[in-house]
Amino acid sequence: MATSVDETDQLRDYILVKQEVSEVIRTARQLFQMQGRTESAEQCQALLVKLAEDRFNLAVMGQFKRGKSSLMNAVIGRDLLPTGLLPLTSAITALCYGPQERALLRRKGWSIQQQISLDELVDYVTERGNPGNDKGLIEARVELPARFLRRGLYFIDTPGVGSARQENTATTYAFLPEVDAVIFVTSVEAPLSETEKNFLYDIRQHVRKLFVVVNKMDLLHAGERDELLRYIHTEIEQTLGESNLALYPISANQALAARLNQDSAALQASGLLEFEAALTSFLAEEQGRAFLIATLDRALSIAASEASSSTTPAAPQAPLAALLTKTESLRAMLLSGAPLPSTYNLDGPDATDMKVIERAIAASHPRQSQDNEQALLRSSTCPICERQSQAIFDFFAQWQYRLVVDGTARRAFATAHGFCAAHTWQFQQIASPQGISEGYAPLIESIVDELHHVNGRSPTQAAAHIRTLLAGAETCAACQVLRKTEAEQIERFLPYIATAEGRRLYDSAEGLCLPHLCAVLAASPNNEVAEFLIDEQARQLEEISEEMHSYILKRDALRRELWHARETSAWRRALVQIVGERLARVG
Ligand SMILES: Nc1nc2c(ncn2[C@@H]2O[C@H](COP(=O)(O)OP(=O)(O)OP(=O)(O)O)[C@@H](O)[C@H]2O)c(=O)[nH]1
Ligand SMILES: [Mg+2]
Ligand SMILES: [Zn+2]
Ligand SMILES: [Zn+2]
Repeated sequence: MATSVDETDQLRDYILVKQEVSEVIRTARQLFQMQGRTESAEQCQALLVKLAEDRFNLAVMGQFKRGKSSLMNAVIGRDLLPTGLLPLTSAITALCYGPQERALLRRKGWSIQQQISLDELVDYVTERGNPGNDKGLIEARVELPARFLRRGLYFIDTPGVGSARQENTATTYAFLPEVDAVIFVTSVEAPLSETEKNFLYDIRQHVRKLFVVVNKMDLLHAGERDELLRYIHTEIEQTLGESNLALYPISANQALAARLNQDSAALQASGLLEFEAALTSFLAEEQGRAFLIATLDRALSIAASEASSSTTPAAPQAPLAALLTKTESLRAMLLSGAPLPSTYNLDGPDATDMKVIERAIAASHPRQSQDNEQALLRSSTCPICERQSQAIFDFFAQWQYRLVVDGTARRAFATAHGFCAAHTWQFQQIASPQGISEGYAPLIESIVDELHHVNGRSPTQAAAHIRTLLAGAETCAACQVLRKTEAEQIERFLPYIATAEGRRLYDSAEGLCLPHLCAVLAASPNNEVAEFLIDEQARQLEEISEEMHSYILKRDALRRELWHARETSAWRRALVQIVGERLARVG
């Protein structure tokens, strides 16, 4: 199905609001867990599962041979579902999203699903291959990497009713209670038979949303069209008592051919695009809304019963009240029918939000235990690098936790555009996939917003704007932690190195790396200290180079047993000397 930017936007907005809803419920679950309200926490958990599944059954139904399977093929743009002259579809066949094409069968009495190739589908879902569903198929599920199926949509083909095959009618009727919305397909050859009217009536009792498609318009002569549509409209009005049901006249065969030939004029003429537009906007707007409102209603009732419970300690009532307010405002927004605003704008970060990052940076410290000046010089590597490595590790661990538990932190992180490239990968090494998914999704969404915003500008302007979305060393919070730690450590290092004890210890210590030597020199020590440090640095580097040479020599002579620890570690110390420790590098 073709998706315009507008339609894609609607889908995205739904996903964002859905995330907002799930965040509210997750927060509630955490709150209840902390208070030991296990039952309510479990109820919230069940709601989250339902949100995650988000299965919406959109079924194509109608009398046999009206072109249901053909319509679905036209929508997905390929000749996938078997179609034919004789009554054909004999089992429920659901198309849903999957990263790779595959077909899975659920069968009566089988505990596991059977995987078949798409070509074999005809042996299971058609009258010829599986007459009257003798093979006991409960559902064939075809997974396709099709975008419009992504959001939990199950697009379902059903056997036609009213044919000589009673079993087919029974199969479809039995499926009716599971259906969330229906596309009813009739066609021009025999518009709205008695069977169809009865079926339509039965469908109406089960679903809130009904689309009526009038197929095979290509069989009509020019001039017959309006009269026929008027007739069908009147019949439906009499059957259902509804006068505002839209009809979608199409030719599924022409539409599929047009899609396969990439003939956009013919596709337009087939009528399919108008139907798809209505379908997509329904899926994006009404379906999502109804689903989310129902979910919030259940969340509210859980929260309300907790709020009124007298055994809950007084202190945590404030967060619960805040949560209730949030839930109610989300629900009101969904109920109002206004276009869904994207979460990012709905609850954008403000200045106080950004303080979360500043506070996290300020709170980051190297490990404190026994950290006096002597300890500074007992490091096994550049002492400033070592403190920075500790501080950054501590910061990452704290921040990954914040991202999971705190929506404000996520929004602030999105606004700051994440970390610089080097720190992104360092963070990745300590964060879990879940932590990364939670922390980075809002960031990715904010970039999507910006891309829509920038599209249409000149390429140069667009590139300039997109570049502002990339984090650099200036904005990167991790880089700021390093800079702060460096400044703090230099402030301790300088006065100590000016003392006799400091110099004595420094002589036998690992010494600074060259980048940190520069930083220390830039902090204007007196000349004597500066000369001492540069002298020491030269001596250290000389030793390292000797050790590296002797390492090579002993290796060439196959005398490994002669290596000593300084020699085997010389190569690493050499690297640290010239660029500093891995975790201590800014940007
Ligand atoms: N002329 C014309 N024929 C169509 C069109 N769409 C479908 N058909 C034909 O109608 C016949 C039935 O099509 P199917 O898609 O198998 O119909 P169905 O509703 O899935 O049939 P059952 O599964 O048996 O209920 C086939 O021969 C199709 O080629 C159309 O737009 N125009
Ligand atoms: Mg069919
Ligand atoms: Zn260093
Ligand atoms: Zn950085």
